[in-house]
Amino acid sequence: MANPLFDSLFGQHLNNDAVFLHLPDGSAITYAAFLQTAAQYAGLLTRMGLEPGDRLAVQIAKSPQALAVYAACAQAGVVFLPLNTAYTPDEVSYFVENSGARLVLCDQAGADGLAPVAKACGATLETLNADGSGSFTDQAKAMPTSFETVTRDGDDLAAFLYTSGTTGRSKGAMLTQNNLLSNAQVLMAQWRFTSQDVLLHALPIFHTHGLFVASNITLLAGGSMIFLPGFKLDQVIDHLPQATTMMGVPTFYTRLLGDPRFTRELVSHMRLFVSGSAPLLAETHVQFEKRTGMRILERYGMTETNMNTSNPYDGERRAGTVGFPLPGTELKITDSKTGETLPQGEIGEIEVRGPNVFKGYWQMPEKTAEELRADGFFITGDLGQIDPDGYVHIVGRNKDLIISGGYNIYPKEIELLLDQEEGVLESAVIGVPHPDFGETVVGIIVPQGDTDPNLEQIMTNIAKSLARFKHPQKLIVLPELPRNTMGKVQKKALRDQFQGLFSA
Ligand code: MCA
Ligand code: AMP
Repeated sequence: MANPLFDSLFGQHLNNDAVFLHLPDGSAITYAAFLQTAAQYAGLLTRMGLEPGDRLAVQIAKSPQALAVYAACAQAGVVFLPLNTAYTPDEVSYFVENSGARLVLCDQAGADGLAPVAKACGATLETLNADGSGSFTDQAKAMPTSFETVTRDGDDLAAFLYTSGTTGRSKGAMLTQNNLLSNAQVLMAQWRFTSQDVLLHALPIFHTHGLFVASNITLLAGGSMIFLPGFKLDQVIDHLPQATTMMGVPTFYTRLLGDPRFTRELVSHMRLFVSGSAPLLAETHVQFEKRTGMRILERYGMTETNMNTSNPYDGERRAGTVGFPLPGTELKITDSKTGETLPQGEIGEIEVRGPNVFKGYWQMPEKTAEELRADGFFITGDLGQIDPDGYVHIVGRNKDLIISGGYNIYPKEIELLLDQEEGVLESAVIGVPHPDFGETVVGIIVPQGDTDPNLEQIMTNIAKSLARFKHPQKLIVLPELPRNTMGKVQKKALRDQFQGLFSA
């Protein structure tokens, strides 16, 4: 194939008049129309001087046009770099600079904030708004509706997704065409997606879950998506009757279960609900089955690896587990210190290897070497255990990470900001249980002198450079941090102490 990713996901549909996207206003976009738009964008990218392998950073609202930019990148061989719309210009500037993006797309409201960022990095800035308007789409209107697909190899880069690091510095995970395609092929088969499927899509499209898992599988199968701008309970409940499948983070399911309109009748026609990105409480799984008569299918993945494991489509979907390694993916549990494989049943580090595993971190060979072994196994930082029936259980994390509503938050990034604040000697940021988001952020501060720091001022200051979802929900002053004999901060003790802060 001349361009495996584009040809398999998009190219097969160039003349397909079937609906690809159902929009909330009742309108629909066919595959053919979607791909004509994508071809115009690909043409424009090329005319703007972007070459295969160049990076395009986008911080734009979810829309059919935004998804068409992804298709255009695949067709033009440009590396797609989607960014969370909640990121502040401070956060975005790192991604643009680090990736060396040639072009930045943002909405009009964000353009003033990002213009200096783009300028400093020598990138061009164009706009694309939630309603599809903007300088980028204006220029694209004049482009032809077909585009000669750029030849790419399966090993060529298709996307960069930044994932934060335990040191506070984000790393660009380099994903190849084959990483994405192989995973979509396996998942389509495992989860039985066909052209008859209508996926209720309420996830953001700047992360693996909404962009690759949901969209790539639908594209490969030739199905359609009810493409909602985000997860709004009323809208999701209104559209469930038209869908056959849905994918979500656990917060989607707890919110649905909290609404009396979410009944067995409402979803009786649905064939599949998938959950991932964060642990689904066994309690939610059980409650869901009680309410609907159906079992959520939980799977486990990472930005660096796409999906690694899945509960079975047929067979028992076991609550509190993430199922079995996907075909083609090897998974082992190892000793964190020695790297040796542990006997079955023991708890250790989850390592995975397969065509789904990324190529490494952009321009960070040392980081890549720390996490990706020479033999191809990727050290996930998740702690797991395999039960006697082969189901993988995730029992904890060997990395300092908080997952709030499916978004990853690295405490170090927030601690670095808190430590710079006036009156702060040191800080520790922890995740504590939260009824809606699963976990939420709490900052513990040790004051420098005898007077308590001004917490309100600190919140205001750090908020300027941190996306809203990373803001601590509470700052707490403690005289000192608990430490072990080696002097290491005992975050577990802090989590235990404050675990009831947000109990329902
Ligand atoms: C929004 N807020 C949040 C979050 N989302 N705060 C903490 N954590 C969050 N996840 C803030 C808003 O800015 C707002 O602040 C306040 O919380 C309440 O907003 P609300 O309207 O309730 O939130 P929402 O807009 O409904 O969003 C919640 C959400 C959303 C629907 C759960 O966060 C979401 O779509 N999450 C999915 C994330 C995802 O796709 N993850 C996949 C990563 P204020 O009111 O003060 O303005 S990919 C991945 O992890 C791997 C590969 C995998 O396995 O999939
Ligand atoms: P990300 O960096 O956004 O790709 O997040 C990946 C992390 O999300 C994994 O390393 C896990 O810690 C977590 N994760 C994803 N799916 C699940 C799941 N089903 N259960 C528990 N944790 C999960």
